[in-house]
Amino acid sequence: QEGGVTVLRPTDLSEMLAAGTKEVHEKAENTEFVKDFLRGRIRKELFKLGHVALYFTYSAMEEEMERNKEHPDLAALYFPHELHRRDALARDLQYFYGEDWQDQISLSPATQRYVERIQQIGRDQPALLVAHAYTRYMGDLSGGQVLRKVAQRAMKLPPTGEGLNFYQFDGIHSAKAFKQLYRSRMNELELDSHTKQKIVEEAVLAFQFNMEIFGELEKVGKSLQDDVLDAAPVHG
Ligand code: 1FH
Repeated sequence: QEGGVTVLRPTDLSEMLAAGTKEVHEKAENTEFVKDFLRGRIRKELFKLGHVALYFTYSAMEEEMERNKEHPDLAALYFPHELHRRDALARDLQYFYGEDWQDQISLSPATQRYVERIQQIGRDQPALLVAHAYTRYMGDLSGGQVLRKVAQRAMKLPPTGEGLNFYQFDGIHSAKAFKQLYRSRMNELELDSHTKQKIVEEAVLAFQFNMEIFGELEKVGKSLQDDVLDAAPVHG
């Protein structure tokens, strides 16, 4: 605000969300799948499946935000040009799977549960969509550039950015500045403390849905490994 300095209070939604999801964020960062990813141990098959899950998740989230864009608790957080990821993910999936990508993808059980929750929230408690948008978009704006580099190197994707559109926010010049704007917009919402508390709880739930998807990918990774072992010649 004054002089460009933003004063944050513990009752500000942005602070409540950061504090309330700190523990579950650490837990998410420490899942096997994520640690492997950060070490550059990413199999393309798993990366593709991760993108499929993100495509269904963002499609649901952005459809519900579109439907509720005039809702007073959401209008200030409606940035389709800057944030929306559905089209970027569709381009990545077309790159990975080809023209008929839509016929090749399907909802995993954990993705389906996540999508159903988002749809239910969109219908019954649209204010809680704030939690889902916060969890995904603030996360993407925070770790996106690092993950983009890791993924590009590990899978030897073209430096032109094909397959990596998800990480590329063309409408945002400074992720840091945009996150500050987004936080101040969240803090300007007129919400009572009960609703703010509900939003924090929903954000923890959103992290858990993401972790369930990582868990599924881990399992698929293990079964791919087993296939390789089964196919290996037995010596001796
Ligand atoms: Fe994160 N995240 N994140 N993160 N993240 C940060 C902020 C947020 C990692 C690092 C950082 C996920 C994943 C990973 C959020 C959600 C999610 C910041 C602080 C760092 C350093 C940046 C800042 O303050 O400017 C690393 C490393 C990750 C693993 C690779 C996933 C789990 C997201 C949730 C679905 C959110 C909401 C924030 C904003 C906090 C705030 O309020 O300021 C990650 C895991 C990414 C697995 C990919 C795969």
